[in-house]
Amino acid sequence: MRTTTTRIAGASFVAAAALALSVGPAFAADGFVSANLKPVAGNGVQGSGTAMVEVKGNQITVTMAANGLLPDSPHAAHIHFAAAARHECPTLGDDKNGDGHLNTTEGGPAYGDIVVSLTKTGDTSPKSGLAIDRFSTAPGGKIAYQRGSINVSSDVAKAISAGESVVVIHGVDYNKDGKYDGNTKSDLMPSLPTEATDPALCGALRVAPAGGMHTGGGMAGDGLKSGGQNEALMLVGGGALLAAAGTGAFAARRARSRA
Ligand SMILES: [Cu+2]
Repeated sequence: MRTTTTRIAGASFVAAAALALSVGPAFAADGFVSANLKPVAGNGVQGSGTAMVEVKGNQITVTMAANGLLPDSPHAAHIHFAAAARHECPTLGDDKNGDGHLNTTEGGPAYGDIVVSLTKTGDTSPKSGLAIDRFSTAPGGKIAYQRGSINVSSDVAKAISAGESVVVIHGVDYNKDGKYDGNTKSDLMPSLPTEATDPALCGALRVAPAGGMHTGGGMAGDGLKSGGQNEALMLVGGGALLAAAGTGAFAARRARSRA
């Protein structure tokens, strides 16, 4: 009798352990990556920013902050990736036509295709890549963006978690006249000037280093108070706390392995 009881208890313990594992970050594609956004070579935007992406299964949460953009004008923003791309931001070596600027197509060998459109509402697929009315217009030249529950394919989720994707914010006012204009047509949509779609800021989404984003005892507040290593979180403010809270499982796991 006792043996049977023990065996049953043992079995339910195993079941409970399996359940505990299944609610943790058990998907192969899960991950957390971040990027420092910098001016795209040749395009003269004096701005910067940060982006963070949390991957859970086939869904991502994106938190992004940027400045130095043309104010009150739509800025298409995407996550780019292609298996054959270099998984980085373009350099002047990618300026195929030698005009000193990089358009979106010229950056392709570096960052690949649009895989996620960082729209504020509605569809986030590549189809919305130029859905100008659903992107931030950068009031004051700044973008503060957060969106969760963005569905991506398994391949895209894996690529992002592996540190192979790149965030690009588009829209450059080359002649500094406060609007998108000029005679050069957009390589993406000929009805728009190239200013409206050329890449402005870019950052490769890399796996957050140990002791970086996930530091501390699992509480985002502790990380902020300790200061120094959470610059990106502080830049984007409250929204980032939500994102950081979602990474508690990682922090707990790290704390456990340290103990
Ligand atoms: Cu893009």
